Amino acid sequence: DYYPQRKLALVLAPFSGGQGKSGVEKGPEYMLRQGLAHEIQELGWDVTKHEPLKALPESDEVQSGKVKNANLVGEATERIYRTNLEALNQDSFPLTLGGDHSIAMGTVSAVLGKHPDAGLLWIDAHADINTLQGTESGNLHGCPVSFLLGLNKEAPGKLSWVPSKLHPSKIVYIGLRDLDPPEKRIIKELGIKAFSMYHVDRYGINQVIEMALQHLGNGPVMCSYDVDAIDPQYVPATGTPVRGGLTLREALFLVERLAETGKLVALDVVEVNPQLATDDVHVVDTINAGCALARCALGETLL
Ligand code: 4U7
Ligand code: MN
Ligand code: MN
Ligand code: MN
Repeated sequence: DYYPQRKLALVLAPFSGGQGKSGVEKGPEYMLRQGLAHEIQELGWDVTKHEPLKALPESDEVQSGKVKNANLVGEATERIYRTNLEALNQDSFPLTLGGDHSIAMGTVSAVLGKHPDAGLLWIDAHADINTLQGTESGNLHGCPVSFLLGLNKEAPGKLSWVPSKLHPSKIVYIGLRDLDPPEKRIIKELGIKAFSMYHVDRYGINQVIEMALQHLGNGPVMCSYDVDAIDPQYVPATGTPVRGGLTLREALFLVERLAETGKLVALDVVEVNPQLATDDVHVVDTINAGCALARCALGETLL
């Protein structure tokens, strides 16, 4: 048990600069309004709230190929990194609420700063491993893994802070179903362990998570959870929905199993975008799913 004192740092990351749709910065506010902080307290955690992105300065953007908002993403992710590393150093579990997935450059770097042997579970419809050269969209929420692995020789502007501490053998994907061709090539070349929806169907979610955990070994585990891993019938309010995803039970089962291992050291819940819902039920479903992921990862459903 990494957190015998049950201290939790709730890190709000209302950030949208890693992609082009507004509304994803409202994710944390909606999850808090639903009572998430209180629910976590009821699970026995001592919760402190952190807002590293308060008063983020106007950024003066660098032009670097296709990639957008490199300075803004660099500034935001470095702040998140500092906040999360400090939380980890004080024996708190960082639960980071996004915001778009570019913020994982900060959250994962913090975990690797504290636990160099940590494994990373990346649960997502997408691999988010596009390089500066490979990205078609120029959206940095599709690139965090390439930065964490050090695949970009020269990071533009303020993105240069990101340390490349992640080894390709220490990341496992679950839920993939929408990869760009260069992403597939990188995953193959680096031999990265990846369970797509095909593998979920073939082996079942239980066997998939066991194989993922076995691959990562015995050290601590961080989970970066993009809610678009879940099928849009359960989680419609997200920026890049892809049909054919995890059921809500499969999605929750993954984090329930992580809670059971006692090895989970940090969690991100990202890409909740309440503004993209076409009706109120969609907002409620998406926010409820995001909050349930956090609670289940913290042991709510364990007996
Ligand atoms: B998310 C994409 F092209 N691969 O790079 C890209 F399909 O954090 C999508 O997983 C990235 O939601 C999705 O823009 C990023 C696209
Ligand atoms: Mn995604
Ligand atoms: Mn993602
Ligand atoms: Mn998305």
